[in-house]
Amino acid sequence: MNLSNLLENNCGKEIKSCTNQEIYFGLLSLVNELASKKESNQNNSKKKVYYISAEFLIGKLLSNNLINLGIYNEIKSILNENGKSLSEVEEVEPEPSLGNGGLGRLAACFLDSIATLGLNGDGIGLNYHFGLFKQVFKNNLQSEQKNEWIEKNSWLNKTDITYDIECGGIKLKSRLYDINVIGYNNRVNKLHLFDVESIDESIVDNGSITFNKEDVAKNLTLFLYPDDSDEDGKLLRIYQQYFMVSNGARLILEECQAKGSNLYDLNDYAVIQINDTHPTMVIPELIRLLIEKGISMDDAIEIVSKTCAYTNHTILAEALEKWPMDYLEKVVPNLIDIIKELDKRVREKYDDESLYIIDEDNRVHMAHIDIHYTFSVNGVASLHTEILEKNELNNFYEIYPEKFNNKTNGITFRRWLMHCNHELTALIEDLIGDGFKKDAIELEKLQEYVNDEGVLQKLLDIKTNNKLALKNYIKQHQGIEIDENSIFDIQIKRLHEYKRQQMNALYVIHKYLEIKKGNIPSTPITVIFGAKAAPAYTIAKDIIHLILCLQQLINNDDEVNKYLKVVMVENYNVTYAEKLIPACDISEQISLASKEASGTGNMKFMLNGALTLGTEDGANVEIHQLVGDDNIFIFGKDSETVIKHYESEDYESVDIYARNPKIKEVVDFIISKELMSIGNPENLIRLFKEIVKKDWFMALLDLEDYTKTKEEAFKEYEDRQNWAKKMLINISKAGYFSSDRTIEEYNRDIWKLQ
Ligand code: CR6
Repeated sequence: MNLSNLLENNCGKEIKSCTNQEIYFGLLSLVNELASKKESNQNNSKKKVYYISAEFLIGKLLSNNLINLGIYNEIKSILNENGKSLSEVEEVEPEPSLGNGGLGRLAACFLDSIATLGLNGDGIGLNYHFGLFKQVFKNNLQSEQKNEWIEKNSWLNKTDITYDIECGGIKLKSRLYDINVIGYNNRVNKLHLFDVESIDESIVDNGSITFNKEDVAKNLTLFLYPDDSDEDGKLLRIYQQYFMVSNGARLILEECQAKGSNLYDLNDYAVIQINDTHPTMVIPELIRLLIEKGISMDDAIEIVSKTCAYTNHTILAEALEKWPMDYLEKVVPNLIDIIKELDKRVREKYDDESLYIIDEDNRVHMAHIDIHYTFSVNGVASLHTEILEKNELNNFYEIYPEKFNNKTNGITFRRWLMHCNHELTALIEDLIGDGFKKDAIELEKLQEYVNDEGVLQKLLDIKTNNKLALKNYIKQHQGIEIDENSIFDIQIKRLHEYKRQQMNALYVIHKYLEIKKGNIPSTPITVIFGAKAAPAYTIAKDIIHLILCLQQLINNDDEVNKYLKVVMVENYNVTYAEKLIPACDISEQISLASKEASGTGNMKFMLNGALTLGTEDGANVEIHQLVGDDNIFIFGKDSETVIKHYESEDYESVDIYARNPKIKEVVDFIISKELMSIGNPENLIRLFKEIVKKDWFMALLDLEDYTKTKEEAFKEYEDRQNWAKKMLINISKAGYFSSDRTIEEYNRDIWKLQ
């Protein structure tokens, strides 16, 4: 049967007479039909990797699945012939928000690459009904609403796998749902998402994300990262984590035993990659289950340690989870003896308290369990791994040097080039063939065209087209008008003080004041932000408030808005990223050096021909090495200097504020009458004080250099040919950041699957 008939069958009627929604559902079932055919023909190797993670920020799946099945173009023309448009069908697909930021998106890119490389590997996580949250702006403030994404037909396939899970005296029945992970011209793997059968969506208050946090049987899988600023919230997170790992551990053991494992040889059948500390309890839980099956404690610990590997994604202390023992006693009484035993063994061997699992305040350090009881500990960019080894985890590195290794993050080019930037993909294919789709290093061949004026012009034209498309999208979704001929300067990522959106906002104030004084930029500038703040993170929300107030002030000031505009996009998510990244000229990667473990947005921007304005932090360092000084804008204090400031506690933002009149002028503007009459004095004053008195992430330290470097970048933008050359070099060097390369390294050094 041909594809057109197949689609019609799956739609249940003529394509012509279908709504976009009906076509979407039809395509969804067609994709699943084709995927299960592939699956039944594929060989499964003995050993499998299980990537266990609290987050999988998968984004919309329709187009990527069509691309990876190799039927995107054909479906597009079938729809066209019937008077329908694939991009309109894409619009009706809801985006699940099963992740928060880079860590969750990385997990999604990794699943794509694992399947694309033909490796046997599944994801394990939770099926959050309302995801993280949907961000809505009201009165220049962020508010949060539930993000509904599960429709009557969705990518979730209900399986008949269920388990009885007991935690904290509550008996829960779980249910496994699977999402197909379709590799590019290759195998089909699974994303396993566990849910609780007794879930009750109706307990969430309408228009908000509040619900009864104690009613675990009903609320367990409603939200990712429920507010944990109170005890019930913390307990709920522990329930979630245990529920995820207990289900995962059972599934893994069952699968391995079915393939013939006697459990002593578990590591010949499985390798479990623990994504940050959220799934750490899989270690004691597996030990518990093995003991239940008659294996001794000694053997169980050894088996599990040989099977599990840990990835660290941050050096921020507040993100390395430490659960109070009494919380764990409430939720996971079954694991307490095992955790104590794991700690006891460490104490017997070492007398350095900083290595212990249970600290003097009776808190359990989840990362310490991971480091002692896995065989591999990796960081996510060279600088990050170096800081782990030399500073943050140095005491562990001293005793386990062989465990530590680096795996610089990567992104899937199927989504972040082929899907989001069709025109650029076509140009590259015209120039160097389509080998880069499987071997991204082939992008280097583009360098041949670095002096080809025709090619450079095409790059610029494609950028302008993408800027126009973004302009229309923003106009349609937020009613804000921007100029496609202005410089698009974009910062999109979670909102966190270390990422320093506040520093960018201070630059915007500087520019506004300059324009008011008559210093007009040669090319207009559009500064675009996109970010969600954690619902309980007050200062992050204040920063959003400042940006939204600036947006209102500047965009309505006719003296200024011809030259400068500010846009904070609402509900920034994967779908929005796919429109913003191809349209970007300047990629803002301005975290305080040493604080951003890697970043992956930086890679996506580079691949789409944006130039990085950034600090020597995370993977920016590697981007800098690859493109050279001339094709990136680097500023700010380096990580060594910053680490010294932290060690000697000698950073005082107030000194900079008091000494530097230009900086004082911009910071004072936060509480100017202009902004105070638009915004909330409470939020603005709090933020002002935070910056002047604390400034934990040293925005004022780098502000001057940042401003200067940004002006230089704007000046360079004027020479369009030269800028296009820099774009081309960035694209040609982006191959290293393909997640296919990252996954090959994980497999070569850690997983060792055939
Ligand atoms: N926030 C890092 O901060 C990194 C990703 C993926 C992060 C970021 O620099 O690129 O992980 N860490 O490795 C955590 O979430 C803990 C992130 O997404």
